[in-house]
Amino acid sequence: MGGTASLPAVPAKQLKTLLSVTHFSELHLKALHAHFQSLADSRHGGGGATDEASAQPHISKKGFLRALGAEEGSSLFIERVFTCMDGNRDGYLNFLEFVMGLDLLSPEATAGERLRLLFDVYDIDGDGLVSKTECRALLAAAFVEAGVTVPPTDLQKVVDKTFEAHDLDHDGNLSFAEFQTMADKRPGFLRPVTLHTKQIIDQHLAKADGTAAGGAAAASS
Ligand SMILES: [Ca+2]
Ligand SMILES: [Ca+2]
Ligand SMILES: [Ca+2]
Repeated sequence: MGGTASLPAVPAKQLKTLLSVTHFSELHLKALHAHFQSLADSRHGGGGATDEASAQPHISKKGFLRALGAEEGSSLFIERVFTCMDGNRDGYLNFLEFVMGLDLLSPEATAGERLRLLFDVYDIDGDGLVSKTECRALLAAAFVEAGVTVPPTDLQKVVDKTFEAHDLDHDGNLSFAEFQTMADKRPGFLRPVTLHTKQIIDQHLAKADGTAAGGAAAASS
């Protein structure tokens, strides 16, 4: 019953690229596109820019945080994920950046891919190393998100212990290799980097299905 009409079309060229570089199927990409459209804001920075590129839908950091149930300034982790997803660093996610990012956050991403993303999230200044300060900032954010209160002195102890155990060359930083060794010894370390992309996709597929099938009890009872 060819009814994909209810979903906005993904530009053919983007679809082709994304099919080859992500783990998503065409159906998944269409559902993600619908989700993207629902989060997107076509006003680019509110500066009234009207050129073609600016008119493309984009997700602002605020919109991204809102979609994940966070507020600006409340989640360093989510803000860092946003920054790592924002490939061209313009402060917005276009559809390509959005999908490539979600791909790395999906359960289908390999452990290596997720580890790379997590390392980039931790490496706030982007110098290719995770310093104690960066580690402490992200751990603090992780505890806050988990609803756990950890006094600063205890937090420092956790950081010091982590570095004692994993800063193998004692340069005061974790290199990617050292970071990897740490993750290998701590199963579950990558858990925070998995988003329920499948849930997002399923929601949109269900919605699309409901509209296409013309009825199907769908909506909230
Ligand atoms: Ca961007
Ligand atoms: Ca760094
Ligand atoms: Ca080191």
